[in-house]
Amino acid sequence: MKEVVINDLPVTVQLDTTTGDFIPCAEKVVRNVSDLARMFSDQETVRQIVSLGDKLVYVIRYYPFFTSKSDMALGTTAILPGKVGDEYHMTKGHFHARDDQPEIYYCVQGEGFLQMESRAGDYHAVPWQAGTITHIPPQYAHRVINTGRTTLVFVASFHVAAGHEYELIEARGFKNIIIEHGGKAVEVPNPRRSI
Ligand code: PAN
Ligand code: ZN
Repeated sequence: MKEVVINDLPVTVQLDTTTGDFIPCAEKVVRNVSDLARMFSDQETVRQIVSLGDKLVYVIRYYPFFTSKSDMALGTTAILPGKVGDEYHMTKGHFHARDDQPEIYYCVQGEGFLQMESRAGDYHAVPWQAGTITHIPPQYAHRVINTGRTTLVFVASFHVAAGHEYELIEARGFKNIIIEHGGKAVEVPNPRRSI
């Protein structure tokens, strides 16, 4: 995140639910296939896409509302439709570094799934569409998958102090993966977890 600007006054932004863009926005981050390379199961297709110049998967926009007493942040994520091999476009997925930090996700466009998995292995894949809101408890890793034909846009609310921990997900992923099979989105066991 950029330099911290403290502002104790109310802040309002205006969201475009079709793109995830909001004004004003403090920071924009893009993630390409190369940034998610280890997350996708089809490593040969990942190498091909990257060697042909890479491909955009999603755009994140942040606004950390730092006051002198709080650090609530707004984030929006716009996941483009598409696949890497048979696996749909998705976010990297992470745990929060702090063990007492939940998050709220609110889908405003598109369709897909929110995967959540606790450190103890409690796993959920919640079907998502515009209007679905999910509370992610502390210590549940979270990832969103876009299985639709349009851009999936969701709004996130979290504390900056929560922190992001990607290592475990990068190393082994979630319990299942979500792939296209026979024109449909299906959940199948993650091959990396059955080794
Ligand atoms: C979100 C995510 C955002 C991108 O703001 O950071 O959707 O996903 P990855 O961080 O997994 O690439 C959030 O969950 N913040 O805590
Ligand atoms: Zn999070």
